[in-house]
Amino acid sequence: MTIPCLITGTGLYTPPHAISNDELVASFNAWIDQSHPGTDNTALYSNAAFIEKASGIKSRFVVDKKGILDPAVMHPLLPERDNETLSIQAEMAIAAANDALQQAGTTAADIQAVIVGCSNLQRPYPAIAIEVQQALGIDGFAFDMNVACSSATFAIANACALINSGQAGRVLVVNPEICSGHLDFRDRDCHFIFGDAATAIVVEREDLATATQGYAILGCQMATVFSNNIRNNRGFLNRTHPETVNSRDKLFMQNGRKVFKDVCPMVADHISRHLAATGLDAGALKKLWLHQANLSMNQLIARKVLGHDASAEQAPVILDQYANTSSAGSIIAFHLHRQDFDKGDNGVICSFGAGYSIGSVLLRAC
Ligand code: CO8
Repeated sequence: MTIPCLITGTGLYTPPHAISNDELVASFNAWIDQSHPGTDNTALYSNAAFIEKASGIKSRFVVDKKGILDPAVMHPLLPERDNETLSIQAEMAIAAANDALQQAGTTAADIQAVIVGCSNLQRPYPAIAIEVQQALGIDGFAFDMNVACSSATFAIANACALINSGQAGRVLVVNPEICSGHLDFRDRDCHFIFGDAATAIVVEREDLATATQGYAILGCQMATVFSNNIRNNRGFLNRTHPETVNSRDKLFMQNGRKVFKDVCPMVADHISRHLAATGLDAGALKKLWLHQANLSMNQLIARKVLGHDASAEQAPVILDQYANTSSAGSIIAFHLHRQDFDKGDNGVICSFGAGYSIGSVLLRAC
C-alpha cells in the first residue's frame, strides 16, 4: 500500500431479540415431538450443554424471535416491505454506519464510496449498498460484494484499494448479516450456529482523518481455496429445476468437522505469513480479533500463531453472546475489544469461512 489508510470508526447494530440455547433447544425438541408423536425421541433431541461445549455459543441475537421459536414455523418472519420503504438490510447497515461515522468524527457528506459486504443479500439488485448510499445522502458510488464470512475483511481490502487508486478518500464498509434467514432451524447439527448483526467500518486516507484515535492498516491479505464443505445452493436458477427448489441444500450446509480440520492450519499459517511479510513476529501482536464461529477453533488458531495459549484479552470472544454472525463477527470483536490499545500496539482482524476464504487486516493503533 502506498497511500496510508486508517480505520477511524466502527459501529455495531445488535437486533432486539436474544435466544438462549435453552430456548432454542426447547423449540427444536418440541418440533421433534410433534413430528414423531408417541415415540421416545430422546436420541433425536438437541442439547444446550452439547451446543456450548462443541461451539462456545450460549446465545444469539435475531431479527425475529417468534417465528424461529414457533415449532410450526422455525424461521424468522419478517413483514415484506414495499419498494418505497427502506429494506431491512439497509436499515441495519445504516444503524451501524451512523455509529461508525460518529466515532470517526465524520459525516456521510465526507464519504465517497459505500461497500456492503455480507454472506446473504436479500435481493440481487438494486444493490443494498446503493440504497444505503441514498438513505445516508452520500455522493459517489456503492456496490455489494459477497465472500461469505470474509466479506468484511475483503471489503476493507477493497476500500484501501479504492483509496490507493484515487477513487475515494473515505469509504464506508457495512456488513448487515441476517444469518437466521439462511439457517435450517430443523437441522440439529447446525440450528444453533448463527445469529444476526450488522457492523460498519470507516476507512480513510491518513491525511483526511480527524479522529483522535485511529488504526493504521499495515496491510490486507486475502486468500481463497475452493471447497464444498460449506455450501448453499440457493440462487436465481433454482426455479429452472422446480423438483428441488426447496430441498435441504438451498439453505446453509456444512461438514463442520472437516471445516474445523481444514481451516485452522490454513488460518494460522496465513496470519503468520502476513506478519512475516510485514516484518513483524507474533510477539508484536497484542490482539487477534478472529472470525467468531467456534471457540476451540479460535483457541487453536491463536495458540498456533502465538506459540502459547491466548488469554481472553489476546483473542477476544463474542460468539458466546452473538453466535456466528458471519462477516460481522471479527468486526464485532474489534469494535467491542480494543479499549486497552495504546499508540503503537498491533493487532490483526482475521476472518475465515465459506469459499474457503481467509482475510487478514494488520492494524497498528495511532
Ligand atoms: N445436540 C445434540 N447432539 C448433537 C447436536 C445438537 N445440537 N448437533 C450434533 N450433535 C451430535 C451429532 O449428531 C454427532 O453425533 P454422533 O457422534 O452420534 O454422530 C455428535 O453430536 C458430534 O457432532 P459433530 O461431529 O457435528 O460435532 P462437532 O464437535 O464437530 O461440533 C460444530 C459441531 C460446532 C459445527 C463444529 O464442527 C464446528 O464449529 N466446526 C467449525 C465450523 C465452522 O467454522 N464453520 C464455518 C461456519 S460457516 C461461516 O462461518 C460462514 C458461512 C456463510 C454464512 C452463512 C450464513 C447463514
